[in-house]
Amino acid sequence: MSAQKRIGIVCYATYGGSGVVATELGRELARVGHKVHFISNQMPFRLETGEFYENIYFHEVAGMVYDAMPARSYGLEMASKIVQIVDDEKLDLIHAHYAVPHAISGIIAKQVLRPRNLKIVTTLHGTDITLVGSAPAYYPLTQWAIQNSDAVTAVSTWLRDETYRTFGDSKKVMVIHNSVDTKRFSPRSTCDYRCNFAKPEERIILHLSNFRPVKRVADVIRSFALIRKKVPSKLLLIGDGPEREKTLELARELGVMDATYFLGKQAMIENYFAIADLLLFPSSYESFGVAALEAMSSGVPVVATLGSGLSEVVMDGVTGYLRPVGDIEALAAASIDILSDSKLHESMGTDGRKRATCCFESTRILKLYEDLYDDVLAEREPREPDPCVAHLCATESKTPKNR
Ligand code: GMT
Repeated sequence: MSAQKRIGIVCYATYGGSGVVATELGRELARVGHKVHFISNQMPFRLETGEFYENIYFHEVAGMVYDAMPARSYGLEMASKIVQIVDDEKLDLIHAHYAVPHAISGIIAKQVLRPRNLKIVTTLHGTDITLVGSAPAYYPLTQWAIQNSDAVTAVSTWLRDETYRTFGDSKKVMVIHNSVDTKRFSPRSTCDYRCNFAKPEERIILHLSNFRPVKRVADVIRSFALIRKKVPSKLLLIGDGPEREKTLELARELGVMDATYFLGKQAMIENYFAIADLLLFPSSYESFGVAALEAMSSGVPVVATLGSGLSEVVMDGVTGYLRPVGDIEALAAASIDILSDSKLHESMGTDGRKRATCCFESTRILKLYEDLYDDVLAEREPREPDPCVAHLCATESKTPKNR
């Protein structure tokens, strides 16, 4: 184990995505003895369990609206808060999750705190690069934050390459994949409350997202309408966001409302993976796709889309199927294949679990971050994560079951 450190984690407290990854990493770091200080606009939601977490502290960034200011300056308030917490708590480094504004705030704080040599590790998550950071309003500052971080990581090779394409490759970006708690997300043989949603002969299809356009929830509904014609099934939708109303309307229009449950935001999502037979995840792109990994860890096959970081998580034909974005017929056919062939379903679930445990287990990913922090603090070139592990994971699974 690396020496105990005082680490500031700067993240969004959001439901899903980067906030979840940052929170789970912080919990792991605290579990092995590091002092972890979360700095965020509100308590990260996965810490709101009412439990006591040793070694974890939370610092809220207070908002201030001043008459002359047209809006709240969250990024600047965050920079000031980081300066204050680094000083008060003698933090060794800040790990900023999401480029805008967290990495930018971290670098500003680093400048303010000179000559103290505060180290900044930035993790890029996806939309911070593909949507926000690349927009003209933020591009120069995002590029500056990437250049001036002490180390930059991306959650997939796909995202690293997108970052190089958008911002140039003069700053090295290291790939550290997201992780999963394989104990929390694990296959369960019995589940009493499955019967709340489906009859014994029906299959349960799950989708989980923040209902942003990139998630293409309409494709879930359209695919489900086709799947249902062949396989008696129910659809469970978890999460909430801008496309929810449109999704409801579409479900009504396609006549699948009676078989669809809109469950909103849920804290104990592992319980839903435990009763699901398939995760349907048809995003236009995902830098990674944490929900796909959580499904695999729970032994649930995944049907998702080709061409982004999802290909580094789901092994096409082995732990699920990957189909072209927007190809409803292909998504539905792949789902029907899995749901109507119990052998295929079982082996995809087993291989998904195996892959999640071997490649993405949280203690393995934790070690990669600890090594990175050690290297950054010692001002050494960061060690590359061993590529053989991912390769071994890829070859460990059986021959693709594509037919
Ligand atoms: O997917 C979202 O809309 C949320 C977003 C975020 O930044 O919170 O998620 C991004 O980061 C996650 C954690 O690293 C990744 O698993 C998601 O794939 C990524 N989302 C996209 O790339 C669209």
